[in-house]
Amino acid sequence: MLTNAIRSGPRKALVLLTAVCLASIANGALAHDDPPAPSGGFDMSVKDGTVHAPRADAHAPIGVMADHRHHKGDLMLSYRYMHMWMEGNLIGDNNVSPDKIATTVPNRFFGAPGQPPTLRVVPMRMDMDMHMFGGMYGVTDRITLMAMLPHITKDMHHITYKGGMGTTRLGTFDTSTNGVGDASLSALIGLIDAKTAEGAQHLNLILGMSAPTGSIKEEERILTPMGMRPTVRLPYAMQLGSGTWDFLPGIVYTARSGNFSYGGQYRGWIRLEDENNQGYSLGDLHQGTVWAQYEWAPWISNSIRVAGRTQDSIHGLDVNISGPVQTANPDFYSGERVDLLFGVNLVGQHGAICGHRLAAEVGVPIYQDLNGPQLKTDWTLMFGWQKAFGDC
Ligand SMILES: [Cu+2]
Repeated sequence: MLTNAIRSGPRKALVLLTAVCLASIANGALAHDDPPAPSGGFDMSVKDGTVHAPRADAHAPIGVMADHRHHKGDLMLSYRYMHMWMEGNLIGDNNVSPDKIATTVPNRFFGAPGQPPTLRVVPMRMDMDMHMFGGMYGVTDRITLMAMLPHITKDMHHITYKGGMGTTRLGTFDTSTNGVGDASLSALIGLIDAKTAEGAQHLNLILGMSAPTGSIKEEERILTPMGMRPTVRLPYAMQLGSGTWDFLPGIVYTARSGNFSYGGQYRGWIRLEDENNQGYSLGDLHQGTVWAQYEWAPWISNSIRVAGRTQDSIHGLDVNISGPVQTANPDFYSGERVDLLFGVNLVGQHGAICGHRLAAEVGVPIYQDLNGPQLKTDWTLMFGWQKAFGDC
């Protein structure tokens, strides 16, 4: 089924390569005898065969996933809570009012029965809450597997304008969806683990796959410009998954020198199918980030981070999604965004809390250029808990 749907040659090669890699890693076929990692090679403070408490800065800021590996046989569990708050609309990098959207932006469905010439429903705010459950396991000292399963809640608030023209507001309505998102499995493969005079540096390759476990058929009641309240398939932005198998490549570099650490990561979400079973594929997403951290004491570090992302528009169309609203138009999904984020990592050093990590990171966009009208991001927040059972 998967192979039938993959039409383009290079993408097919990517999925096969990744599937083979993940399958062989999972089978332990690559579990040859690695040379023992240098003491403290993963900054986990293994000294003289005694395992000590980990350093706060041994993990990247909590918003960065797939930043570190584990020793062979070590299991880490994690939970992250993410909140994203969006309010107001942008066309390019300019704010645009709802009245202007409702009177000037063409409705791509105009010409179909009952469709007005311009957009008449305008999203004003959106909240997204995500609970992300994760596990990491060191298959060998060189290869760590990482599994992620998100649970997502989305809420969107809209204004409906009355009839086919003018700026009279008929009312407002909210839609919400919640459920499991797309599950993923990735492998982190150590390319370089080097010990330096004052610390260590690591370069890891990330190869992952995301499965279409999130719903793309969510429905809810809306308010139309004619005052009707039908239940319809919600726009792409409110769905919970991509509907496609996705390739998740990446590369991550981390380094520490004394109490100062830093790193950089690229991750991609490459759609492996031209269309899902509803006739479209989300655009590819590329994310890059760099950060620096300072560890005040072994139990606490603070971080500053810059994260950029570029998102392509949706290819194809779900014929069940239409209407005079920007989110029904597959073109109004692409854009670029750069966030500035501040974080804190805490890790227990003694007793019952030893090895338990708590971390938080808050971000604000410093640049957004959206092919819109599109809702703009106001801020993001992430909390996380992590516990590696090999620590302490
Ligand atoms: Cu981990």
